[in-house]
Amino acid sequence: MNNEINKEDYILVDGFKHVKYTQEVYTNEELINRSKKYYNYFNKRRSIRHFSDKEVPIEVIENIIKTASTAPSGANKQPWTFCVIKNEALKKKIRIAAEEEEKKSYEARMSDEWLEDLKHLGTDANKPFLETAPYLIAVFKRPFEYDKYGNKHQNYYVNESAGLACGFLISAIHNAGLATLTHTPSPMRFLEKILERPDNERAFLLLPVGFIAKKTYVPNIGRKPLKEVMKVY
Ligand code: IYR
Repeated sequence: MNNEINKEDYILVDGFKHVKYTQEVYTNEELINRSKKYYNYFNKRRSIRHFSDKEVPIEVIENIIKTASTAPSGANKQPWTFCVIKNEALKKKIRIAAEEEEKKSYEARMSDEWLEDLKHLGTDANKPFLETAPYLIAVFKRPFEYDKYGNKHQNYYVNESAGLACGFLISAIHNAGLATLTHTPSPMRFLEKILERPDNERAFLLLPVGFIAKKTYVPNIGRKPLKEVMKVY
């Protein structure tokens, strides 16, 4: 995981190489413009439940996963795996298993308050988007790693790290011009079985990825105002 470097471009800290890092310095005006533009674009992002089946080049998926994998992580352990499902039969299998769990959740596991809180989103146990979208990305967190002798080594801040990587993933998807949904059928262990993941991986998030459907509607909801989410001290 280390990069090749020239002798001049590093210092030694406790015997470890630290490489030179530079970043462009913008004027205040540029900072304001760049941050505003970024906000305006990302404020357009919505969770989407209606996908087109239009194909998307796998290279786009590779790029967004490379972006997700740039997220910070505890001790740089990068405790995540992104499984990309494009096979129709597998997508169907995942849809069936997800809907089975969702049905139990909607019918018995979720509280009345929870169901009430979801009413305005118009969700139910049917998840056709799991088959329509050209790709599903199943994100797995890795609580520990095995070394070559089969010994276990823990990872750190695994939920935070996987959550950050998913945030990066979602922004990369939006930035590419595609859409997604943070889908969390619960429990999600069926994904580990269907995808035959190793026993150091736990299903974390399932995201359909693709173009939005021709006619897409989203709930009429907005963001909290800045004064509610930002406190300056
Ligand atoms: N997982 C279910 C229910 C659900 C739960 C929350 I919290 C949401 O914000 C949306 C849906 C489903 O996907 O339908």
